[in-house]
Amino acid sequence: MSKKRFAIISVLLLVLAISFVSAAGSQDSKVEDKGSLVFYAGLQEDHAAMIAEEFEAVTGIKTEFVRMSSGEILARLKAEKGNMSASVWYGGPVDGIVAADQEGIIEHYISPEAVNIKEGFKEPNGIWTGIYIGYLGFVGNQAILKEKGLEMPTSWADFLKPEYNQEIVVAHPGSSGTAYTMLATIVQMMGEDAAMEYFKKFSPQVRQYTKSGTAPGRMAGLGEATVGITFLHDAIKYKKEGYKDIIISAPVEGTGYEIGGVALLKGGPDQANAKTFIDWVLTKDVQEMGKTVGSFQFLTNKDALPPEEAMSIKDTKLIDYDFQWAGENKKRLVELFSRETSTVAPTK
Ligand code: S7P
Repeated sequence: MSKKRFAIISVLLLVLAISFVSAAGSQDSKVEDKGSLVFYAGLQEDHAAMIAEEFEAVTGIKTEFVRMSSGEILARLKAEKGNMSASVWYGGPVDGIVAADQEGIIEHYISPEAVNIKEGFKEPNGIWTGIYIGYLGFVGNQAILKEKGLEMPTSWADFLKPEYNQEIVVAHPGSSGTAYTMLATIVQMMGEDAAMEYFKKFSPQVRQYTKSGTAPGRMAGLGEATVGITFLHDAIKYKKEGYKDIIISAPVEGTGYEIGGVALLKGGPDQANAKTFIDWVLTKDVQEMGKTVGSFQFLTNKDALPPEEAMSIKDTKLIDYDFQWAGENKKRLVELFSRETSTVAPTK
């Protein structure tokens, strides 16, 4: 081959290589250009992390989350109103979302996927859509109960007995969605005045108010608490993780429950990505992913199978919990509880 011909072929090959690299580069930038999403998570950290990772893998949308207790999310959203850094509230009892709606923070959104959510587990105007259902109950450490000669409590009334003095761990309703479910449950069961009388007697029995509603279960498992109040699925999770002394019960008088929900935040960035996220988390397959990280709530999608681990509590006696009322009265009832019991929500 002549030198001239060799030089021409080399130049052509170089041009080809450059256009190949730049075409690949522009394809890459197309793949990367899916935008981002930030959500505030009110459910367990491991569940939120799994969902963020899966959503990013499926859609290419860069996804981040911050895990907070419900009261913290509400406080953060109020502070960020008009300058939101997240676009979705994902998980946690919907009472908190209703309370946020009262503050004008929620963008009403009816997902096309909501048709597959069972009746009663979605707010008709799109304030929230339910993703799971959890029952409130009691958790204890059977070794410590035995050592102290105590029975596992089986009623709300039991907690007022002298033998449980300073044996109870529960979250504070000012920070925790779980504990607010407890407060709103007792008010709905007893009426407001009797409920406050109950909490005035209950509070001195409490050894520690925690920030999050999941802490009492873990503390019972570790032997740091004798008995506590929590969502039963969280106690089941910890028992399955190896805290063998965990024992659970449900109050004979009946108990409250949560609908864990998802909602669109008004004025948050990436609204289209946020809607894609909401549509996705309502699907059967995504709801069923929860159990892979030990989330054993009942599910709201009509085609989703509840986890086997939830079956032992399926006959729990539930009250007719009013989520709209509970959300609308959250601020007032938390203030009343804090005043009547002279307690404040812990910040750590
Ligand atoms: O993800 C488990 C779960 O129990 O966590 C939430 C629970 O209320 C904990 O949040 P708080 O710290 O606000 O109490 C529930 O929504 C959920 O089922």
